[in-house]
Amino acid sequence: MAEKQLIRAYGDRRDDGIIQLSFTLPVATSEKAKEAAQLYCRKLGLTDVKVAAVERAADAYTFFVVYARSPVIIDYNEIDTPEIVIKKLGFYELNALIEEKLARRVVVFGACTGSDTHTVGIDAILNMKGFAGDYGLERYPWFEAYNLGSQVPNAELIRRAKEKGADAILVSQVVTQRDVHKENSRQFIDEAKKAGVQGSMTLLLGGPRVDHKLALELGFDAGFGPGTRPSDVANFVVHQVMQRAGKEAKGTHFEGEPG
Ligand code: B12
Repeated sequence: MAEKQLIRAYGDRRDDGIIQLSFTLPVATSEKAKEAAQLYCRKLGLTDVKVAAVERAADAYTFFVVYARSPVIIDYNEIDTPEIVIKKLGFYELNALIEEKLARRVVVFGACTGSDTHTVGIDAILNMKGFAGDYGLERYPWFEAYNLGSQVPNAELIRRAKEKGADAILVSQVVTQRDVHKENSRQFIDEAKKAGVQGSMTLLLGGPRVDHKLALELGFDAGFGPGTRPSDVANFVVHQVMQRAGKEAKGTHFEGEPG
């Protein structure tokens, strides 16, 4: 049995339990609203509640930022999460690998699907300029990347990807209200099954509230969350394609990959 690693939030001093949280209450901005925010936090079990910011969000909505102390302590060693850890190659190395091993361009299709209008995340992964100094997949000479934009019906994305014999489909989901991202992702997987592409194409889900575990549960091959770099996705897709093409042993484990 692994030794416990007990951790608490760290604000000013180690283990002080101080956290910052933001939320919106459906009431007009007022002193009473501020009091309501404090009460709400106390009911969450927080103490030393300090409301740092109060802003009107709309006519009858107020947005708060609060600092407070949480009594929660967790054992870090109890957590068991699958992670995508692959042997990461740089831009030039990865292009060279595709050229040498596959000798054809890797085709990917991406979109923000369903009713979601947020394009910035999928653009960060696919567009030339990329994200955080990391080139997007359009920039890779050995990738052929199609970005269909936002509010694309799942069936349409799958149809277009299938027409081009794509290697991977990238689905972005940003809005999570009432778990719409899960509902839409399930619908995507249903469509993928109907179209017969699940298992033959790499299906990736990404977004600020997406993690690998959730994506696997929903039926995707991998999930990518906040801070994902295009090169993380490029590496993952290339290894998947190589394994499907029999150029790399199936289930090859990469440096640091969880067993
Ligand atoms: C910009 C923005 C908008 C713009 C979008 C413009 C555009 N062209 O995209 C506009 C103004 C249109 C907009 C509209 C709305 N928005 Co908005 N928006 C934002 C905002 C400020 C930034 C989002 C963003 O661009 N992030 C930057 C990108 C780079 O980050 P990312 O998406 O996480 O992407 C990274 C990773 O997640 C990952 N990734 C993402 N997708 C994928 C896909 C794959 C396959 C992979 C591998 C990786 C990957 O890689 C990216 C790079 O690392 C956020 C608040 C915030 N600060 O995050 C709210 C936010 C996302 N919006 C929100 C809401 C509610 C809305 C609206 C519903 C508001 C309304 N009532 O009308 C509408 C949406 C309507 C709709 N039908 O979708 C909420 C969502 C709340 C929730 N949890 O559901 C947020 C969080 C704001 C808030 N705090 O309330 N929005």
